[in-house]
Amino acid sequence: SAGFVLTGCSGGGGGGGESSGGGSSEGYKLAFVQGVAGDEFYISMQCGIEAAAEEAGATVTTQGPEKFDPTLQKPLVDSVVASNPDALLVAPTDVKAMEGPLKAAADAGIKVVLVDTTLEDPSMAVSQIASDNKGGGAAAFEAIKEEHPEGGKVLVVSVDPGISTTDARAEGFQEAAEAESNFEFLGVQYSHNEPATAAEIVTAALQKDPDIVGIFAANLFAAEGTATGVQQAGKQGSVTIVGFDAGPAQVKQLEAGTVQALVAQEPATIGEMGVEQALLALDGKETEEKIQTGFTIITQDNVAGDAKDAIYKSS
Ligand code: T6T
Repeated sequence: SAGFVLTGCSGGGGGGGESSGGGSSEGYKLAFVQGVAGDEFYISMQCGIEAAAEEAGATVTTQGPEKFDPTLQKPLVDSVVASNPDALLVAPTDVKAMEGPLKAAADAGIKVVLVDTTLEDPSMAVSQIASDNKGGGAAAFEAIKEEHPEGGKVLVVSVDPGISTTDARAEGFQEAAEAESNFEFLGVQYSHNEPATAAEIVTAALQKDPDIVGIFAANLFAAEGTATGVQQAGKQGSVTIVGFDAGPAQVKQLEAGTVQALVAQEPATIGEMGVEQALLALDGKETEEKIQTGFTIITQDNVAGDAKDAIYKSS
């Protein structure tokens, strides 16, 4: 294996061949590099990208590293750059480590659009499109506060330091928690995008502080492991879990009452807007430097109704 996976928006993935968004072979050639392959957030984004590309008569190939890890994403970006697409939509896995490879892409004449995550210095990109991650973190705290107005100890389970999105979510949560004197912020712990590690973090934290009232899990895999950890500790129901992202498994946990709220992003919209900005740049038109997309809070009250469309696709 070359250390990466070619994925498809509707089924398949992982096998041979390129997934193509169709459209005219004379149209622009777009490439999408995900933060990690097999993640429903990026799969939903891919669907948005492929739909927008097809409509514009452009083609798109999508690849993602096997782990959310810049040491795996860098060679993947390098090989995509060597294949010389017209534009590259990419979710960099580290604010610093991915700057060099993406600068090289821009220097090679490829239009770079940052989707989801960004960089410390994003000046090589024609546009950056991301959720209101800080606001989403603050909203996650509000959801815990609603269930525990009396206050108490709260913890964040994140991915790795240096990821723009999850760092902003943790920061938004921390600021909101520290503004309330009856809450005690226990800090951020990092699960490296491994659910099993998130579960270990949570069981250990609950052993040390059995009176934790709420845990904010900053992405899909952190949420998966956090739910497991709370269940293993026998604290289901007494510890409120709010997770970022809304994959099918997270929605099941919400319906089962293991997780109390989900902050659903708009990955397909981020992808569509990414294509739009790439095409503007390729046509020599003005692009938008920064675009912020919204989020939906999903709870048991709206999961079958209004919020249904916010659930991510799994293929
Ligand atoms: O939360 C999303 C994405 O926004 C983040 O940058 C990394 O994790 C996810 O892909 C979910 O697993």
